[in-house]
Amino acid sequence: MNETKRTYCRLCHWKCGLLMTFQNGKAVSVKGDKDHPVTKGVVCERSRLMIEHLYHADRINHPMKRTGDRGSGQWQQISWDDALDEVAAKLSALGDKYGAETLAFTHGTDRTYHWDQRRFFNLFGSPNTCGAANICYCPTLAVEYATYGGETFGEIDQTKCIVVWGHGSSNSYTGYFQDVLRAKKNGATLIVIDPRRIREAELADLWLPVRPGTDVALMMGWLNVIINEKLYDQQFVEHWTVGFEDLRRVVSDYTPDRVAQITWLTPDLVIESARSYAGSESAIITWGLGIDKQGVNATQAARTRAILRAVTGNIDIPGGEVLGWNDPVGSIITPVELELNDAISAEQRAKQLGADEYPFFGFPGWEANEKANRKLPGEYMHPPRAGLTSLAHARSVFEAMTTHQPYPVRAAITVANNPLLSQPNVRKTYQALNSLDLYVVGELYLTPSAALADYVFPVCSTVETTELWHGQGFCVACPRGIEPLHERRNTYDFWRGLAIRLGQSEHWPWETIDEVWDHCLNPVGLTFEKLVEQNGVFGQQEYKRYEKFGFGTSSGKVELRSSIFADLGCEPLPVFREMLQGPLGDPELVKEYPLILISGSRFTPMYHSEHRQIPTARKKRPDPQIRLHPETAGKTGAEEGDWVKVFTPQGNIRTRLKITDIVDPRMADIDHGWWFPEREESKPDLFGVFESNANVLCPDSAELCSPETGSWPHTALLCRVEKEEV
Ligand SMILES: Nc1nc2c(c(=O)[nH]1)N[C@H]1C(S)=C(S)[C@@H](COP(=O)(O)OP(=O)(O)OC[C@H]3O[C@@H](n4cnc5c(=O)[nH]c(N)nc54)[C@H](O)[C@@H]3O)O[C@H]1N2
Ligand SMILES: Nc1nc2c(c(=O)[nH]1)N[C@H]1C(S)=C(S)[C@@H](COP(=O)(O)OP(=O)(O)OC[C@H]3O[C@@H](n4cnc5c(=O)[nH]c(N)nc54)[C@H](O)[C@@H]3O)O[C@H]1N2
Ligand code: SF4
Ligand SMILES: [Mo]
Repeated sequence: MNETKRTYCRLCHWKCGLLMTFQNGKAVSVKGDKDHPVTKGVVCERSRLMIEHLYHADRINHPMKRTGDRGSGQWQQISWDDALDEVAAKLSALGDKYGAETLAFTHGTDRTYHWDQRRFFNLFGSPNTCGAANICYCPTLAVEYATYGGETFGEIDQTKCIVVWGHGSSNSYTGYFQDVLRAKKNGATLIVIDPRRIREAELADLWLPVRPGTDVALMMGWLNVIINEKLYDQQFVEHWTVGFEDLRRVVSDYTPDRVAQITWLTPDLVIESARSYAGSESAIITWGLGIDKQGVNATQAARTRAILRAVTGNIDIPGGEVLGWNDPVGSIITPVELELNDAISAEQRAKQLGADEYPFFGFPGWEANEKANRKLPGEYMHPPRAGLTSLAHARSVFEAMTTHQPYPVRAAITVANNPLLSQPNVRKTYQALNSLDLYVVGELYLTPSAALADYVFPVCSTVETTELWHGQGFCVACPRGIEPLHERRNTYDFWRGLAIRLGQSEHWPWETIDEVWDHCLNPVGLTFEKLVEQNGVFGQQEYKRYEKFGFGTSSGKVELRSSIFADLGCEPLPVFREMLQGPLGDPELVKEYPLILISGSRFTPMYHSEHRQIPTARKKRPDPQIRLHPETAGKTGAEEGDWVKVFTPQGNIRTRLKITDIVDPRMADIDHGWWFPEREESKPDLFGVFESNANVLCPDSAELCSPETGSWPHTALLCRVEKEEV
């Protein structure tokens, strides 16, 4: 008998509505749900992998406990209760011996509830949660709070100009790419700033093929033109900003000529694009990972982008960058409240690893942002989430595992993350995880990272659990498509299971995740069920609310000169830094590594290190790839599809060659996330984790990281490519 149920996909950050069809109780297909109030039936090809995921033979279906040596591939099945009892007892003993800070958490991209983990850590007393946050959206978030007191959302449906800056949604966010196409069709000007000729670039009115890692110089060049030509919003600048004269001074050197020399662009293109952006009645600049993964420049790029938005008067106007949230959605209890950040003491906060080096991205920066933001009504603006903007630094955490300095980190939990594939300096990550007394992983599959664990917990797919999708101006219920198969559970159950064994029961009163959602919806008189029935709740759009409340910064204005940065010893005004491992940063190194390397450009259907075991996905992309321009490829002597070796000062890997003129002849563009589920699980092979993993090539040393947030570089590095000798 056939049956169809509403559910949602969350194989990326979107939560597209799905209709799941069942035959005799077994899910057989999914398609986009046209009645979904936000995604309206749009799904990407990855959604079709859901059925393969759900029933895949490699899925972890029961808790497993290591029996042989770490990484030897020997496991025994164990019950949830026994596994949780054992892990809790070990954590308790390690906490007594070394202090709660001995427990670390590593996170990946936003896949699970996330606040449940932070709640557990705050109550346990460890400030050491670390992971991809430093290079993925979170510095942008923290910087936006520091600059104009909250998060912005570009109002793409109404805008007259879209600047797609280091963001390839044609490969990374299907829904957003549809929005770009629609806006373009409605007459918006499209400016694309990307070193590769991606689909967006082909559609663009202006394409700026910028040299990787030099975007801050270009942004400062735009500001130079905008200020000199008086294209800024003079009234807004006068009434609502601080530091404009300082800004004028620091950008004065960034003339179009100088910027053109730095960026591979022409002075005319710099001027024309600046005029086009600033001259539009409304304009938005996208967020983009091409910016966030620039190491030393990542944070300043996010700051300078925020400044561009502000001086052009695009903050909180129709078709501009809408700031904050909208009633009544704003009254719903949000993740920042669920995190329970007051639970961790000042003494434990002070032990956060890496916060001495990068205070803006640790508790000091978060506390300053939070304090300034609390002045605003909660339904208008939420304070920043500590789970996203107050993090330990992964380098410091991994070093504390191996060196025990400044204190020993002896235990770690990883959920929804594959650190051996996502973090730079893979050897260091490997040595760190390998040295632990206790390593616990919550996973769908046995990844190279999970293969090093003491305990692996089987986590359910998103369609086996529920979610509350709380976006800008809306809140939508994401219903369960199917009850969890086998012994899979959601992450809330995992954290709560540990929490109640460690004396945290009073803080976890809700037995199930669905009860948590009811609690969150209670202030607006809804339950999860009611929200499903009424298909979401929506806010009223209001603009320029800063005129009523001011901005959530310490000055109450947009801080072109950031007081939080200044107080924390960071550069308070935009500054461009030549990449140390770059053609101008180290001319000697260029002789040995002549190409600029960018890594991790998204491609469908793969998602980071995922889907390598899914036949449909693997058929489409069987092997790892590096893309070189025909001219550059010719010099290696390798042909299309040959295996080549890629060298950086950090390490070398092998990958297949793809020849394409979408990349500049001076650069190379390599996939990240490659491991081989079909290979040997046990050490030293560990599913071939060292063979084609782009992060073997990426460094994490302090001089290459952003001094403000510790972002490490995954782009704008140097490399050499050689044909592999057989
Ligand atoms: N070289 C290079 N490295 C990069 C990047 C790059 O561009 N270049 N990008 C970086 C960025 S932006 C990010 S965000 C990180 C991402 O880093 P990760 O988040 O570590 O990447 P994934 O491979 O998606 O790993 C997620 C893991 O969680 C599991 N998983 C998936 N869904 C669920 C779920 O619902 N529940 C649970 N418990 N587990 C789940 C998957 O099986 C997978 O093993 O990588 C970073 N690393
Ligand atoms: N298919 C797929 N989709 C994904 C993911 C995935 O792994 N696979 N991951 C998800 C996650 S966690 C994230 S963070 C997003 C990221 O999504 P995007 O922001 O689209 O990130 P990328 O594709 O890494 O990079 C975007 C563009 O930046 C360009 N770029 C590289 N270096 C530079 C530079 O120095 N300057 C400029 N201006 N551009 C540069 C690249 O050429 C690329 O076209 O994607 C999400 N969606
Ligand atoms: S993977 Fe595709 S279908 Fe699934 S949530 Fe993301 S965009 Fe939507
Ligand atoms: Mo990300």
